[in-house]
Amino acid sequence: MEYKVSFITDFLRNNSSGLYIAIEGIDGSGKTTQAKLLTDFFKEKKHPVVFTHEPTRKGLIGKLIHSVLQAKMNIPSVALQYLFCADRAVHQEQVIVPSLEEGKIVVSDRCFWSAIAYGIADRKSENVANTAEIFTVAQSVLSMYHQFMLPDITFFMDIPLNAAIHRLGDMNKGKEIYEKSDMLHRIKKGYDWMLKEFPKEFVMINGTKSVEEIQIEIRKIVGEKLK
Ligand code: DGP
Repeated sequence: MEYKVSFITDFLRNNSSGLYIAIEGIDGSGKTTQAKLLTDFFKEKKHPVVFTHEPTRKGLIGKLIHSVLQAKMNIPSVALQYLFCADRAVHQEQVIVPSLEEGKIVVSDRCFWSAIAYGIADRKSENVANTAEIFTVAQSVLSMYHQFMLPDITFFMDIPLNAAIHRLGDMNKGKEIYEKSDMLHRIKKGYDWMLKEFPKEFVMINGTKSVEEIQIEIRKIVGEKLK
């Protein structure tokens, strides 16, 4: 028997004096490099800044997630989604919100948007391109993130799949469960759907440009926001 359930997800906006910046993208898109460079920039300027990362990989929940990502432990994907959400809830309450309230800049390598893209990819059905199915998965993931805070700016590192796969190979990565070519194809589809549905929430960055060029672009956009 099927039941139709619909709901509205409410996100919180940051009303404090701090600035919440997130960088999103598929594995190998260069987000960590850019997030760290942006953090260094603010440190040099002596502007209070916190670099952080989701999943946290810290504490009991973070460590559990890490074990699953490294395929040392296998749990159903829905259970993994709840772990990610629990990790983010603690992270938001203990790191993000207090830092923003202290007027700091928070630079986060990923935020809850990853949950939608990776949640869609986790759906084992071959039908991952089916819009109705994607919508159902996205809704169920979004329902978990009700009342979470949206970043003030979310940069999306846009790079072709082949470039990401190539980079992961160069970095000698590809050991985690999502860093496999077939998975990355599905994750990309998840992000594509999300970018189409929530276009106002993302600042698109051409991730094929040089590290320096991208960083200049990101700093310029953040600088405008800080004015
Ligand atoms: P990173 O340290 O940026 O490589 O992120 C860890 C991995 O976890 C990466 O492959 C993306 C994935 N990930 C991040 N957030 C979520 C989530 O909420 N759900 C799922 N299923 N995967 C996620």
